[in-house]
Amino acid sequence: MDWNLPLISFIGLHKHNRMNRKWWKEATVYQIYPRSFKDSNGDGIGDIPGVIEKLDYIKNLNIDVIWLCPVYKSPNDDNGYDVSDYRGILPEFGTMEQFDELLRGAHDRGMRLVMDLVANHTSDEHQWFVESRSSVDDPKRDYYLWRRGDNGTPPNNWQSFFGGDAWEYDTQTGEYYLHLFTRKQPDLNWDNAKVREDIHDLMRFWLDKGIDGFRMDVISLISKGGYADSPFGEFNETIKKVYANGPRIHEFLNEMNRKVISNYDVMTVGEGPGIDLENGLDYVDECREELNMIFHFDHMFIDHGPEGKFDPVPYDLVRFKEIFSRWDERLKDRGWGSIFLGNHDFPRIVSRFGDDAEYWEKSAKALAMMLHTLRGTVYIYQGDEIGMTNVAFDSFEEYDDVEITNIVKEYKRQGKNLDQLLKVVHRQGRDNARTPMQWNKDLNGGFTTGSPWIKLNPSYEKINVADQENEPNSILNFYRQMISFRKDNLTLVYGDYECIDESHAQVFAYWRWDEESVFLVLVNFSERAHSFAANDKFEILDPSREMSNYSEGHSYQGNVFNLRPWESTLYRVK
Ligand code: TEU
Ligand code: CA
Repeated sequence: MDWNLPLISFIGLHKHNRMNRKWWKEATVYQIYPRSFKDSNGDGIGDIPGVIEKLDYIKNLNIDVIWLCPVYKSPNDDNGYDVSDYRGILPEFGTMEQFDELLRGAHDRGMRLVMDLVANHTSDEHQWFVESRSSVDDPKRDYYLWRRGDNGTPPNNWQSFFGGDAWEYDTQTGEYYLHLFTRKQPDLNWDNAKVREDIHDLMRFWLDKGIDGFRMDVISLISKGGYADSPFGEFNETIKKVYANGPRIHEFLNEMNRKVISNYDVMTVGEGPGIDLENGLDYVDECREELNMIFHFDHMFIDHGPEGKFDPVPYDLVRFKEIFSRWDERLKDRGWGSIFLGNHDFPRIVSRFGDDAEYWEKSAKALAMMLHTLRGTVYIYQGDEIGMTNVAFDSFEEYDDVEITNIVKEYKRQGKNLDQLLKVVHRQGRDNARTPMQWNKDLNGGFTTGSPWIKLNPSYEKINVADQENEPNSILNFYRQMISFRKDNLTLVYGDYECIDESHAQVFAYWRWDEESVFLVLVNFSERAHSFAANDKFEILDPSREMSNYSEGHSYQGNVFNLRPWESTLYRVK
């Protein structure tokens, strides 16, 4: 069979994809963790006026959508993922007027703004919980999940995501409440129709202000099944089969879509532990009218050993490639994907999937190319666009994250090796992603004039926005170019995807094509040079090099490409 181009262009399927064009499919989303983005008033805490100050920076990065992590009122047990008032702004972040100004500022610049909806749980300081806990027959009792214990022990063996029992005994009424995260994050009872109506109302409150959608925190967990003991030893298996994907999850999401979301032109992306290839399409199949996109964790848990994230193992590129390929295949023509490599819960992408030493710049650009050339909406986490790296604080006292604090307590309780744990925290801890944004090499990296809520990564003298603004070949400028290249070439958004030589353990290479163009993307995930042979799916005659992290010295012969360390190059073949 002759795989020449005119033949390919007759396949109607590719046209079909373009018919489903949506702004959010073509978008590059920029995630802001406000506490660490920019402090405007010197109290050491990033805030909304700080984000407003940086809107032009974000616009100049060619971003379409900002996803703002929680800014609601919260006692900050889990940095805002414990909301005590969904309609109020945390005073240290600013006021509602300032939020409105931010929203206007984004819209005026042609950008959209998406908020975090944290509705699996509230803070224990939320009025609903304060009332619920007050007595067994309070009208709000059934807003949360209260159970009698079993002779002084919790109702079942469920464990919190942050370690320890997922049940907390409350002396006031002698019952336990469920909290899948910290004890200050009680889980809501979504089986109660009043809870769902209240959540719908608060969503309307924000949507009516004009926000452009929601990222929904742990949305896969909102429907709880029975309360039997989990029979599984392995935590991830328990998540998938016991905590997540409960019996009414799809009913709840469809209801939310019909009653709320479908009345607005907005995007939704559900975050989902326990979502995998088997059940992922159920959340995003366009005909089911639930969510637009999900964040699954298949690639994010890729280096977790038997004991989870604090038991890391080296990751395998073949497996990594497989995950992206299988998901593309599964969602193709039916649902839409999210392409991301990090966020506020994971280590820095260049330290984790790239090389933060010798090939720092090359590998950060290689990851940028991968992000912008796979099929799906692209999500960039603040700081990754300048190649921010993991941090290694000397002692646990310098860390803030409740997940780290809890694991330290657990290690102490079990008498385990804390020096070893500190090394693992350097590699896996969530605070790697939460040190302040590095704007320049001035005091505190230009993040604050005061004393920052968490120390900066000392790398700010070398890695910062100001330097990279002035350097045409910087990682920052590479991101800018990559984002706009994708926008100008919708083949990279909607076109088909096929991995080349999936079993190659160092190079991630693929075709992207439709009737308009054919692209070949080659990313060398190693510090060694490789000769990589592309297959003959498309004829490579005189490919034009469109983007690369090496400016010169490219060489190929026929379909064999000589790739240098961490080289990533995008060729237009047609
Ligand atoms: O994260 C959900 C989640 O699955 C995390 O527990 C993730 O597995 C973990 O952070 C990896 O170490 C969301 C938020 O993104 C996170 O910041 C919150 O702490 C959590 O929900 C609870 O709201
Ligand atoms: Ca501040």
